[in-house]
Amino acid sequence: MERTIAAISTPQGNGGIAVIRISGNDAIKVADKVFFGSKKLADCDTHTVHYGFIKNEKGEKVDEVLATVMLAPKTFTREDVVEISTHGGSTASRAVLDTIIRAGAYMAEPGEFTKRAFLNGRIDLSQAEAVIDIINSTNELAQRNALSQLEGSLSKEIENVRNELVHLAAQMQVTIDYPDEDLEDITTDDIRNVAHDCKNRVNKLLSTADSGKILRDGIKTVIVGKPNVGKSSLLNSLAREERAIVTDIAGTTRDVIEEYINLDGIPLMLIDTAGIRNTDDTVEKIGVEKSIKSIEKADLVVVMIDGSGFFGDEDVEVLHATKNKKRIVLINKTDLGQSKYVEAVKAKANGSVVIEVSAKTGMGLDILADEIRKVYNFGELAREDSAVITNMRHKTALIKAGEALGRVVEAIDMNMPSDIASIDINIAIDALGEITGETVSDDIVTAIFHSFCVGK
Ligand SMILES: Nc1nc2c(ncn2[C@@H]2O[C@H](COP(=O)(O)OP(=O)(O)OP(=O)(O)O)[C@@H](O)[C@H]2O)c(=O)[nH]1
Ligand SMILES: [Mg+2]
Repeated sequence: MERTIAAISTPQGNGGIAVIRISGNDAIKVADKVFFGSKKLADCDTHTVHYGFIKNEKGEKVDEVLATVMLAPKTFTREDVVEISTHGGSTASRAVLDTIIRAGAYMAEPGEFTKRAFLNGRIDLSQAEAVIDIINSTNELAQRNALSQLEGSLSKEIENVRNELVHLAAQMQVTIDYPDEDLEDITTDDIRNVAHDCKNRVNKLLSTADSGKILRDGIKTVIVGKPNVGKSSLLNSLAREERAIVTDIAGTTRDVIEEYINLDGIPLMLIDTAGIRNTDDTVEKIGVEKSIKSIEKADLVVVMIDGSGFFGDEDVEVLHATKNKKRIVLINKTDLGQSKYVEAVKAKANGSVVIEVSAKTGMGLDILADEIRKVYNFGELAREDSAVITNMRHKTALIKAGEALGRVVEAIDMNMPSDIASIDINIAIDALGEITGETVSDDIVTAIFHSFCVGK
């Protein structure tokens, strides 16, 4: 942990500026070897910015920069940090980084800055994971959730439950170790109550995991229907750009087109597919097969029917192929007049919601958003303070904790000796500790931080 590390913390490519971060005991010393301003950085106050030049060993100017001095402990890593803003583009920042490395800093590993923040106790593991979720977030809702996790919404709830169990385990230990002492005994009822309550709280967190996955990846929504009904038009209309080719020729879309969109705050991974029909065209045929496959993988299927055209066997086939999926049926092109087939479609839709829309004018698309919101209970997700499980690792640990607590309740109900319950309580304590990082193995910590980018 003694090594002072450095890396470019801004993305590759051209931009206005690039930022190089240096962290560690020698951060100021290393920076002062290469930075030349009106005074030494060692003589500057913490959290101040200074103008100057980076110069190499030969005294040649490498770049004109701003250096920000931040002294421990109020820094990202809790170590001394210097951030150097260079000109953008990879050439200037690379040259400055090389100069800093030659002055004695080590190249940071992926995620090493965040790892130090974790190891130095500034954030726990779930908060560190929130940092990467913020970087990777594809939509505002996911970003807000990750930020709330970074601020500790999840850690707090996990810690509260874990502390209760630790306290319970300690009380039970005393009772087991000193059975003859006149200590206030903990009753099996007490143990059962605490275990039962903690199990409920764990399950409540777990119940957010499905929404959490959606928050992270978007609702995988596939638009299917026979050719020319307006599937690509719907994608374009929702994406607010000409993403897919639209023509009046049946069989326009041949491949699967994916677009991430935000529909009134609902994250959708929207998938446009080739119109489903029997065809001899080799390319279109492959497209149709892909359409059918994408139905299987979808969270939600939007079946589209041309309300201005004829509702026939091909439509019924699509309705049949999607009948076991979460589904919304759209009758499109209603700007051309009320469809004759609304009742016929409803009769074949097996109870699915049927909405009359126009991909062209946008009519009815707000109702589509409302229906999706209903199906996925998005009101809950939008609440900022609530912890939502978005991470598989956390989910697995919660399942382990919940099962162990279930066994505690069972053991008591079956009048088994309390040291059996004690084993499972400790399993639950460890599982919860895996989430915050208190009981996680070094290998897992290393693996988590290695999934970060360099410079983070
Ligand atoms: N009037 C009207 N025309 C529409 C509407 N939606 C689509 N169209 C027209 O219908 C035709 C087919 O639209 P597409 O979006 O290409 O249909 P598609 O379902 O993607 O067709 P394929 O890719 O061939 O399966 C185009 O001429 C669109 O302009 C609508 O709501 N109203
Ligand atoms: Mg199309």
